[in-house]
Amino acid sequence: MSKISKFLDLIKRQALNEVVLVCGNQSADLDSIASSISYAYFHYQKYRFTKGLVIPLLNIPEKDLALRKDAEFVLTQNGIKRSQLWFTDDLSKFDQFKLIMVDHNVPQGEVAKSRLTHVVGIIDHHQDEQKYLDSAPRVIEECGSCSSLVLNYWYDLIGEDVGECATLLASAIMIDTTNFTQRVKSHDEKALETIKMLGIYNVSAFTTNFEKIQESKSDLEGLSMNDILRKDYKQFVFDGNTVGVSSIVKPFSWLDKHFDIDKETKSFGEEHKLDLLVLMTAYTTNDQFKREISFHDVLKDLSERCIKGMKDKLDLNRISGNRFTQNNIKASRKQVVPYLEQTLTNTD
Ligand SMILES: [Mn+2]
Repeated sequence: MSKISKFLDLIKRQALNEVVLVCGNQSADLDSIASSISYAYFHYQKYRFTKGLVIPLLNIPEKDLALRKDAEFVLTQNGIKRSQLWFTDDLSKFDQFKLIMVDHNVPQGEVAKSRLTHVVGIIDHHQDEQKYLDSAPRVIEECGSCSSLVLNYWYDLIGEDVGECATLLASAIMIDTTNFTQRVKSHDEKALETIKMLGIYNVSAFTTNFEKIQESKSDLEGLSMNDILRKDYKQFVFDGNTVGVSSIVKPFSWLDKHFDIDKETKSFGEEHKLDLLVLMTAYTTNDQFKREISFHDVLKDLSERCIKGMKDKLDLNRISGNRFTQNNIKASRKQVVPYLEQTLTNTD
């Protein structure tokens, strides 16, 4: 049994007083999952329960973990079972809780709607929304993966003890940086140096593992269109407009073969009471990384305004209707969401 697994069993047996949740963002991607589990484990390594009970919680219902085949693969590899984790279904168990955010810096999803009293820590790599300025730590740095920041922060505090979660964190960093080739910043390089120093890094083994994780991430076998839209999903309110943004690992041409996109986006949008639904596809074809984006009006007509406001920034080329090739392939959802916010809050 891995030490992380033992730790997760141990916290399941604690009384739920003075709870601090460490929670990733509402997409609950591998980065968010690895960051929150590792953060809680490292906190326990350093402080045991002297500074409260720190519980990693995934910002999705338990049933949605099955949509993230890459996360399931990596968790199993690290000896972690679904029954050892905490999900939004568990939020009702806490009378109140404090929050440490990893991989986001403003509370999101069900966690934001619950009995949250204080934000007490942030480690993130998204645009800094300048909130919770007195939280400690408050580390918000541009880099490929939040998991790099978690590793670096705790390495300074507990040294080589970060080794227990290094494989888990490395898996997330590799997915976020396409095996240390894309979006790599100094923080990711520093994390890689630490992983190498710990003696667990082996180029060929890590590359093979990266390929397996990548493969499971793009495996949409057996998923409905509603599952695909939910699999990597974030929802925001900008100036009274509710906007959903789904990231998808296959191109529109693939989705068209399997689903009626207009019908599916309409019913998904209505289910989530959205004004606008945005789909972002990202995939590799003939060794070339590509992105596409589409805008779907649900309760309001916002797409023309968004297209106009974002056309140049994203270097959009119309495929047909509200679908575009996004030639600015560097802009992931991390950049696109702030552009959407600007466009929808700009009243000129
Ligand atoms: Mn992230």
